[in-house]
Amino acid sequence: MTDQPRHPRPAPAAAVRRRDLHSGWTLTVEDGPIPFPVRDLPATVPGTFLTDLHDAGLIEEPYRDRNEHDLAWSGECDLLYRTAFPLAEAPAPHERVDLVARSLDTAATVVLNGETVAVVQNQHRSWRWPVEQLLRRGENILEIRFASPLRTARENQQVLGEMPKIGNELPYNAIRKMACNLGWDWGPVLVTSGIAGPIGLETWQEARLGTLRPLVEVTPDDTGTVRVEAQVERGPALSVAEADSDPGQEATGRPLTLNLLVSDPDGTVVAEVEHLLGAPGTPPAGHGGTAGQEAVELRAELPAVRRWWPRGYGEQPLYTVEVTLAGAEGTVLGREHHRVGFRTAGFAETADEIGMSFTMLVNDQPILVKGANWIPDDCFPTRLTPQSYRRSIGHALEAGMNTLRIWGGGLYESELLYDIADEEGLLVWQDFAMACAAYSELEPLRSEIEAEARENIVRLAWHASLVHWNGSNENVEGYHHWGWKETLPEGTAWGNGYYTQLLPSLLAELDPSRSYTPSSPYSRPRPEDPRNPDFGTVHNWVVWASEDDNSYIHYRDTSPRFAAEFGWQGPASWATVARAVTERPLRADSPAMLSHQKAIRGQEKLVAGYRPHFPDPDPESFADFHFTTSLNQARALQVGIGHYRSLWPRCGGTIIWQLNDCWPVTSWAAVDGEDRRKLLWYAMRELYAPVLLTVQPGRDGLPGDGLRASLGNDQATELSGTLQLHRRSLAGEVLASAQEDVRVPARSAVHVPIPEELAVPADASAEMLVVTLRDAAGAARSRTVHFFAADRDLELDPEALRASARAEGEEIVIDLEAHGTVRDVCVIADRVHPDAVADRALLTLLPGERASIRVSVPGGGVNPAALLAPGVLRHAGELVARGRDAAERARTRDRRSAGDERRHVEAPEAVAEVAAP
Ligand code: BMA
Repeated sequence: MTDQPRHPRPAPAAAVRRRDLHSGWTLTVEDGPIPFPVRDLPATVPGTFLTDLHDAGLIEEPYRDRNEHDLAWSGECDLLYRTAFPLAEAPAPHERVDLVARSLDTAATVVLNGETVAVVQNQHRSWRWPVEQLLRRGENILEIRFASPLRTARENQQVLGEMPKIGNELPYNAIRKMACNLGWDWGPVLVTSGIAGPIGLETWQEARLGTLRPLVEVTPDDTGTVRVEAQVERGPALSVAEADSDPGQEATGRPLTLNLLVSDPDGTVVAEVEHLLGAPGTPPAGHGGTAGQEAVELRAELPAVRRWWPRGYGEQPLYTVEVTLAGAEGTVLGREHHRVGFRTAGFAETADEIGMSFTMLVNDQPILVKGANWIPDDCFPTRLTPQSYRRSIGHALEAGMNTLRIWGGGLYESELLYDIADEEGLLVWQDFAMACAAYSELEPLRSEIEAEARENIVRLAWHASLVHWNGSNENVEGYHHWGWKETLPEGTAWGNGYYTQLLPSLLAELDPSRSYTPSSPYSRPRPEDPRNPDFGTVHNWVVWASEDDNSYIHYRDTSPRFAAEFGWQGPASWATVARAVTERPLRADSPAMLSHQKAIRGQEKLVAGYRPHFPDPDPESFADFHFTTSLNQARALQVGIGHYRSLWPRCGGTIIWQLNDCWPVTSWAAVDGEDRRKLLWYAMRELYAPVLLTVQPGRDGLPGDGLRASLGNDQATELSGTLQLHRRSLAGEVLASAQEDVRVPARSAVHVPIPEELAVPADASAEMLVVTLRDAAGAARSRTVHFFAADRDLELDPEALRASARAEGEEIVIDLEAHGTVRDVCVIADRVHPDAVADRALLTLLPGERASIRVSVPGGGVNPAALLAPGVLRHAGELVARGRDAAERARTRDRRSAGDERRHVEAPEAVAEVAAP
């Protein structure tokens, strides 16, 4: 549950007695290359052994410097978790006691009082085992042995065959464990093991409410239906004598009642359905079920429901579904609550004259997807809290996002995430947990994948926010484009059977209410051509990864139907870097810093990627490197999203790679691993605003041969006003002007061709095009400044910004005044105080303009002037000037040392000359 649910769920009835087994655990490392002994160390449950070792002071902070590399043994250890717990009485004969574990990470043997309960191997599943026979009065011992995950995966590979994968070659595709835990191109190799979720005993008697599988639908006339297939499990039979001697007990075999209650968002009950289950032996009234289980379908119909909408499109009314299992005298044996929303949702893939569209429809309304990919929010997800989920998702919400894609190299996420998404109208696209690899379709992997898919489909199907299922991340692309097809022996099943057969058939059976794609990217109906921009989704990585020219302007080269991934790297925020890397001075290319850069040739691409736009920063100034690469990351997405959004509705939206990080690292994230917003985040907030005004180059087949102003209106109402265009010198002089009235219908984009006298500069390095949208009252509604040259070639005055700072309550206000054109003013506030946060960044001011940036500093204690210091108050003009100066200094140095060399070389020659006869 979320920390402060808007609709609190009542506590479940006490029919099932739950006893958490979270205390008294100890950890012993039984085998493995760990350099020190670990015996009976106090352990945290839920948790992981690496966090236990860290809590005990046995290992250094894993995220700091190169400490990760000292923990290379993490995946090779065999562990024993052990706890003892007392029982006042052994279970009574009519009691069932289940050992219930939400998640075990990963290869676990569960032993209770010396007896093996289960041997399992799937972090993505939960477990329930009847253990009443093994429990005893007095002390009970529960032990969970975790086999080394890497050895287990290697052993699995022997059975499954080695399948292609990318990255560091650790076999993440041979074990059902969060794949990125074995390292990724933004994640360290810190291989966890441990009890990854709540664990406890559940005692019950007559019957138990098992899995509830929902199907929530709404018809065009707003009639909602809630169907719940409820599993009911019967307990052990009581003899008549036992039942008579214990009148408090319900004898198994008596009839049971299932009740379905639906309340509207105000708490008023709007539907109630009751179902009687006969005694066992009498045929179950529902659809059958497995041994000891009966499945009953309950169905409620609700006239005139209020529909659930994504944020920006309407409200998020959540109804509450309560399912109760009661015994003969009305005793509540089990009760569950879930919140549901009534909407139709899914991606529509429609063949058209271009290819195949990919457009999110909610309640038949096309939705411009403004999203980000979500990765596990910590390498140790057991540390995540309701507050941390709220905070991290809050970054997406405050940036104007309406969609998160839960990426397949991570987890089927915690309820916390989907609960928040339901409340906030944040659409969720869920990948099945397979990424960037071929996956064997042999047993036992196949059955594990089926079981985990079944469980997670049903678990997540309650959530109105969940709108799309996707079979895998890049696995189809990998097969066709990363050489797998060529290396895999003919006829090898490489996972496609999961994506095209197993998963769709499970969804047809369990959750037919959402859309599904076998993989992302994917081109239906041409799966062999997954990169085709005209069909379905693309992951545009060519731009970032191009070997010869990775300027971000190449985002404009293609016009995809949907961009499900693309992104640009930038460093973590200043304070995050400064905490993660302890050496001083910080250097961009030190071993510790590069240990926090995991991408293949990542640093090279980072550098090659800014070079078309910015001069090389002073090699002595890490701050300049940091600002250059941070700014370039923001600029890259401005170009990418500006272009993609201008293509609406041809392009159904963007899901940037990536929202978050799991540790401090140079990555594509908008928010870093310590939860600080990078400059990109501030750019995202503008790019995903309801109204976006950009200047785009003209494109074949699209209006305008030269530049055009593109105006996107993601609002329910028409946007109208006057577009004012001025070509100006950087000093402010107006060189050409035009204006045009514009009307942008609701939820659409228009393009206004820009007349040549505005679109073509006389001097590209000294001019700009300013486009302003003004409303009827003349107020500026939106503005964009288009520069005709890259920053490195612009004549921006480095001295053009005047600033002063003053304290105002908890905040410091920085007042800015431009005496020339000032591009992308940013306050690197966390350089001054790690918790200081600026409310805005990337401000472009024209000559004479004023603006303010407010910096909040929790607890205060910061001298306002510190925020004006060089390297803290920054903008593109001064950065470029510093780069030019550094280059000039280097040239002078080179000339001098070339001179020295010449002198050095000349001297012996002179001597030689003298010595020559
Ligand atoms: C895609 C993602 C991730 C990866 C990212 C950056 O491949 O799906 O696997 O981290 O690009 O390279």
